[in-house]
Amino acid sequence: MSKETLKRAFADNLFYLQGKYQAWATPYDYYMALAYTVRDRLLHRFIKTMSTYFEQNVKVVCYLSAEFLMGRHLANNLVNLGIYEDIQEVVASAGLNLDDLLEQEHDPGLGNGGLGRLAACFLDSLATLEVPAIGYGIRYEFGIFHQEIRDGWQAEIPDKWLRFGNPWEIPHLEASVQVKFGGHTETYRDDKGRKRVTWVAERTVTAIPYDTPVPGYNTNTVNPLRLWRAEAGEEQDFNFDAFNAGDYDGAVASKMSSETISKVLYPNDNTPQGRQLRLEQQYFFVSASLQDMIRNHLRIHPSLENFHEHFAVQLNDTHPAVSIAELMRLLVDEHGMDWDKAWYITQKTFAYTNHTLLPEALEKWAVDLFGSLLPRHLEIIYEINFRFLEDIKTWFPKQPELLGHLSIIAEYPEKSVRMAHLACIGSHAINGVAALHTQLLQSDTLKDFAALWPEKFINKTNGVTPRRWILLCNRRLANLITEKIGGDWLKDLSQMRKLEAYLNDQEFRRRWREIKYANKQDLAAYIWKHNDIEVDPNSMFDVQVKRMHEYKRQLLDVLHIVALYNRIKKNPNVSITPRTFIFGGKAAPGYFMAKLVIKLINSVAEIVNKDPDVRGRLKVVFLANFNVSLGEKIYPAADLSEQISTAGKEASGTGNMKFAMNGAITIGTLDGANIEIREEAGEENFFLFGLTAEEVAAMKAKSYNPMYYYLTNPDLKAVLDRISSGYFSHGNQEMFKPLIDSLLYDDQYMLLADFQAYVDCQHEVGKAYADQERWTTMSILNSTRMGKFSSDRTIREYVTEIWKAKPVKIELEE
Ligand code: DL6
Repeated sequence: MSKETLKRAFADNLFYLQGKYQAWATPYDYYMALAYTVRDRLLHRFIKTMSTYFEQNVKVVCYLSAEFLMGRHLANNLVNLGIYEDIQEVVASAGLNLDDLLEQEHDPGLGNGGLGRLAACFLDSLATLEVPAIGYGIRYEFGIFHQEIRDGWQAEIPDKWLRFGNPWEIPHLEASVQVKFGGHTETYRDDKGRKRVTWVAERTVTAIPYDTPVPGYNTNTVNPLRLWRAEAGEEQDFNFDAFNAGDYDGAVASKMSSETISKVLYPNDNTPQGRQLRLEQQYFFVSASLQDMIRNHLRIHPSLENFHEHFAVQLNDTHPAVSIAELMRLLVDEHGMDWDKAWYITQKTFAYTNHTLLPEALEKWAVDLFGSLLPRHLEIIYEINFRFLEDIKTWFPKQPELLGHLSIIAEYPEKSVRMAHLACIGSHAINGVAALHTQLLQSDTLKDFAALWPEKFINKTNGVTPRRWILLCNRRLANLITEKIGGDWLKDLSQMRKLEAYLNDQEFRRRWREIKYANKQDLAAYIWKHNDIEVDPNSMFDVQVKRMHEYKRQLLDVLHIVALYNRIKKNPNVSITPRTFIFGGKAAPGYFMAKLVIKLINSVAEIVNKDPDVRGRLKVVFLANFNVSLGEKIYPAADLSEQISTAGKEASGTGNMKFAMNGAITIGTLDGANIEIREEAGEENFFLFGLTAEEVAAMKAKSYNPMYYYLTNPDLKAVLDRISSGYFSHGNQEMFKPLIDSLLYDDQYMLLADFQAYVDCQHEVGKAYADQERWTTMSILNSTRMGKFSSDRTIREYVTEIWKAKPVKIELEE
């Protein structure tokens, strides 16, 4: 790890791995040489970590997730290994700039948004807390699409993230496993005369693991993220008969179809797609991961009877829930275990995290599709369901309606497998991701299960890693914090409270403001470069970045912009706190309304930004391709964090935490983790508006009439009329009609009901920003009081209350 050795390794890697002299090397060559230099330093720890787990026969947490949104690796690894500054010098001595090299790394987009990024934060915390853990998922060849904005519309470009190689992964062909699909089942009697079932599959796919080392911060622990790639089984590799008959497509058709399984991430967030390929993906990674665990277990233990004592498996939403049936199949069919024992082990092994309350986002699979792809699993699910419903009949003989409510199989509108029900029945713990969310799961979405097993339900409010989300992305702020209170806050974020001793220190306050200003200047330069829009870092940076979804209400933000614009048009001299509205986020490609909101934002930007009456007081910017690395530029530069979802709809949110940690103040509803952020920051340091979840439900129950607000609120009417008039669409009155109509005639997410409260609250925000002393105090306190939202706290809770795993020290010999 000495600077000299690092320098030498960097030069050697450029020559031996990239095959370049300095004179010919591109920035990407340098990035690769540096990445290999760092990876080599991780490997020693990685191998030692694995062998320690094996030798000490520890309990391992397996985090099963269809998505891991890791973000770029290089900077994170430098930070966690504690060699960032040294590498900066090494790179500088070669006449290069580290930031330029870091920008070369492709941001691997193997996730959609919050759920995948949470998984990545959890892996960072698990390694930092020295907990033995493996992340299991899919190595998608194409991650989430790259978003471009063309004529204001979203365009989707395939994300070929592996094209130039991936220095962070290590393939392990020798550890491949076979995953079966299709076919039928047969029964037979085993040597003890017991009835057994065997699955005669139609095809087999090979799952090949690729390991990415995940280092903890300031520890020797390096845990694996194991992602599976699908390869055709040998029998499908090449069809010689088809080839000889001149059918060249047919010769590789089966191979192509098997390998499609790990080709592409479904670009949906909170809207599952009931496609066969999606179920294939889910089963593929789940089966491979469980087989991997069983293989490892049997290396040390004579049987699987204590499997649950050595593996805690967390289901990240229902995407991996088929693993409940798969573990039963592996234990009963493949390892000859009795059903009851297998069921005991299964329930003790799994725990389930729910990440959404939106009814349309709860996964269901048509029984026919499920049965044709996984015939044995469907039988197992029926058996689980039968036994479970028999119990229910015995326990609640007078409540026959419970059977329909609780059954894994839904009968209407089509016969389907309810994955959340399977997950609840097969797990020993069920958690929501913020206090309100868990409450609503218990009182609404999963209420029958909560009544049945109250002890299974437990809240685990989300968190984010302060290593990436402060230290790495906001080095200016991190340096100031460490200068004042030392570096322990990086492992114990509650220590940030100590900074409050400087709250009234003028010098500290000045530096706080200077840091925010410098971050805003950097973002302004990015906006200038990418959007050709000049923004003033003295204006308030009012930011909403997240996936585009109607429940998140980006449209409400736009209505506010138009309301301000209307005020200016009515009286060009009106006093308005200058604001730069910054948006970013991807819409699912098939989600028309979300894409139309992107178009509206860009259309409003086009008019407002160039209107001389506005005199630069309002600027609107849509930043294309919001992803982890763009987030790293945005969060530190934000003044105002928009968290304005309809109360009761956002499970938690994690962007809200990243903003607040970096000193942005939230304007938000009482939704998801906003409630806890407000509790921690203090009411006076949070801009609250809008209906509560209870009020939303009550209003819906009474039949909500959005037209009433339009007819009785002249400002709102003027806003909607201006959009309808074609003012932002070159006279085209049709373009935004679907948005306006949905507001006036349906307004599922109650934007109109919350409009005035939002505008009034924004007025207060404007006044507060104009008072820079007040704003500075609020900003400091938001940042210092976010200790609760470190993912270290969340992971500690999972470890002690759900997984019952123990940290293990990794000792490196000198
Ligand atoms: O728990 C992580 C994240 C929450 O912060 C968001 O509030 C929630 O919307 C998101 N849920 C999903 C569920 N989607 N699917 N599939 O992404 O989880």
